[in-house]
Amino acid sequence: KFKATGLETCFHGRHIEPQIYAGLNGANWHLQDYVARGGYVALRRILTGLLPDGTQGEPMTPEQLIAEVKASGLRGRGGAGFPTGLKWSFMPRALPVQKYLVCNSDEGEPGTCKDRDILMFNPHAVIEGMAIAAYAMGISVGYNYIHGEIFEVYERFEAALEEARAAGFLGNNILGSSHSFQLHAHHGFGAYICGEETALLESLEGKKGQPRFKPPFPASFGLYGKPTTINNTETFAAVPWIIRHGGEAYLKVGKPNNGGTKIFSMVGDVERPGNYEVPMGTPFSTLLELAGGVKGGRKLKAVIPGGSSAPVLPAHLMMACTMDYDSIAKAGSMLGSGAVIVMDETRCMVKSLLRLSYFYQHESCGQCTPCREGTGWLWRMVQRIEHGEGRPEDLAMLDNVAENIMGRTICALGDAAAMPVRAMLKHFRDEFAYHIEHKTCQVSVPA
Ligand code: L3W
Ligand code: SF4
Repeated sequence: KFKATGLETCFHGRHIEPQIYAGLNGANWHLQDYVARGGYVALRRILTGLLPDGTQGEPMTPEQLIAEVKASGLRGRGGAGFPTGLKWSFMPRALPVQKYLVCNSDEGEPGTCKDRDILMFNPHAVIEGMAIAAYAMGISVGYNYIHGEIFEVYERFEAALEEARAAGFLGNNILGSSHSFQLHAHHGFGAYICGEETALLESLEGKKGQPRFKPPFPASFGLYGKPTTINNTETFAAVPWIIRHGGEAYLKVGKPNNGGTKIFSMVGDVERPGNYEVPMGTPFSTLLELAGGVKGGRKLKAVIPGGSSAPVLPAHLMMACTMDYDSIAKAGSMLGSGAVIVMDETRCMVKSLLRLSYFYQHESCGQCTPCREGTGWLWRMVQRIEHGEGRPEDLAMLDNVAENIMGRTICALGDAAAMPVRAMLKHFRDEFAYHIEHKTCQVSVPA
């Protein structure tokens, strides 16, 4: 239906690997390989007190564990960047009710392809991270909700779960301790909205995946109405390293308030698309270089730095950024889920926005009028402009509709649909105006 815009490209390669990707070769995902890389040392250490050098220490208390995660500066890798240690501290640990731990592997943000790689190549890092989190929050049951369109990833995670159960890293009385944790994989059905945490919970309960109004947050009213902690796959995968090396060491890898490494999915017009794990605070120019630079040696035009929901940034602003939450926010966008969509000088911004606005109107769950109707209006207006039928008043109307969606919906999808429109018009208004006036494109788009 659409010509390639670069937005839909998503290949899987791996480079620079300080933590989550360390030592992976694609075939060494099994338990024995993970253990050889230092896997499950952290879980053993917190539950039994056995230190990595073989000496016997004290088991860690849940409070110590949460303090370590807080000290690491780890922030949620799913998009919002919420401090993980703080989120864990919301869980009413002592409350004598069933509590749940959920991993959000419903990776659906256009451009993002990191969580599926982690689950394929390092599934035990996620399992260990979840077992540690469950201990920290006094949780006995967990689910990993895996995106519906990636069946091989679900199968891989199931296989890893079997290995972990057989080795006593999951189940009752893990490693002889009093900590029991049952972890299950759940295969979703591929809807983008099920990546929104409350829609995910609804879906997990067997209902239609539609977001709930927040508050109450899942921390108090989550799965089956019980206290629930939800973290992204990459967030859990970072936890074993933090416990093995200490929160402070993790923080130092990155920069203040932006601890550790982050996996960036470099997609679009780059020579070597793929996932790159680099320390937080790495200059964007370095990341671009790792991905082989702009395809064909062409000029960089713009970048969407955090998955399609993040506002686009023109090249000059992006080149001044470092890859961390604060720097990208200062430039007017968000680090989001870490998909870096690179667009070269031949990309038409009208066509790119058309692709994006089609996606959001298609994925809207339809509960809120501003989102259900507004995303359709946005799409139809951009379509008109792209097809040479734009009217001079369309730009103001696009702005107006986007503004009226923002902040008026149940979940972030409404904002996510509106933000790219506003950012495109802010930075590339001339291109849209040219389309309307001349009924054709200003830039040459390859077939
Ligand atoms: C208890 C409070 N908990 C906040 C929790 C909340 C959630 C987390 C962040 O959207 C973003 C979105 C997409 N008491 C709390 C509290 N929490 N206040 O903290 O919450 P929030 O509402 O800021 O964000 P969110 O609704 O989780 C996530 C963006 O991510 N996104 C899409 C991501 C796509 C993927 C993917 O494909 N893998 O992750 C891209 O940018 O737009 O802004 O847990 O419960 N007072
Ligand atoms: Fe559904 Fe859109 Fe409302 Fe989110 S903002 S609940 S996707 S209609």
